[in-house]
Amino acid sequence: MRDNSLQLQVKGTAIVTAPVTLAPETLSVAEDGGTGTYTVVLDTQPTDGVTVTLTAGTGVTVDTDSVSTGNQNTLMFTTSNWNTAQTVTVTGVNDAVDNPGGRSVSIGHAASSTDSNYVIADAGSVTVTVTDDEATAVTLAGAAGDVTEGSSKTFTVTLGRGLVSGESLAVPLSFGGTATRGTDYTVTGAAATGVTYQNLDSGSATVTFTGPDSGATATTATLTLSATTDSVTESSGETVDISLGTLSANSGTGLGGGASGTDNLAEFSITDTDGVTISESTLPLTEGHA
Ligand SMILES: [Ca+2]
Ligand SMILES: [Ca+2]
Ligand SMILES: [Ca+2]
Repeated sequence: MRDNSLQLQVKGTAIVTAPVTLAPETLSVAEDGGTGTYTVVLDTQPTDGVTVTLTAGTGVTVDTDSVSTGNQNTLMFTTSNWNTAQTVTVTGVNDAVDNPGGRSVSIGHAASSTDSNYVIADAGSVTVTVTDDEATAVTLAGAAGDVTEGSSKTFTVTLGRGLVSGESLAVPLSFGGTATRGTDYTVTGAAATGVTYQNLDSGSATVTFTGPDSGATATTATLTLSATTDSVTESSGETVDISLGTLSANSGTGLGGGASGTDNLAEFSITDTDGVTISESTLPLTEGHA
């Protein structure tokens, strides 16, 4: 608890303080109408009534009077009830933005009175974290077309925004199709800020985005699928179908609304370089002309 004091020098003698105490000074509310409360009280008896006026930033509403309909933004203290704490209700205001780390909103307080000790433009502030409820978008994409044995194909996992400190998201990848991961093809991930890769060649593959202590993580992870050259003729062809695993409102850490996925990567084939093997039946040789 901070003592939001205004110190006044009175005729060169005593120092008089006129504090307004706000408690707590930090709150967290959900953006879709979540509520929280704090209290306001004077620490010294005023010589006349004191009005404390609240100014809330965008993202919350405040109400100083739960009895009266609608939102009020002033508190009245008298010479007799000055030391009785009064309650302010804070309500989160919804938006449609995927806010990194939620929103930080300040509620300012100013005091006015005929008592000069309570003429205070800045009598302290309460900082409110408005937690987010929008899903962070995840998109899987890659160029269309097949890949030939011995060559590669890139695909990307992209977030709708960079994650910030305190946020992380493990994006699960699912590998289907007739080709065998780790044998018919291998997968690698390119280095990017805050991006790590797990189990790309076997097991449960994930791309994990982690918000760094400062700044934001990279929004795109680039992966490369390399088709293995083998001497086996896969007459039936090999297919690869990469898709996003399950993402939900509970995905990730610190993301508020979790994550949701869009899969724009179509199934493709690994083209067999051994498929050009010439077999007797395909050569219409005519005797006598060889
Ligand atoms: Ca009210
Ligand atoms: Ca929202
Ligand atoms: Ca939001």
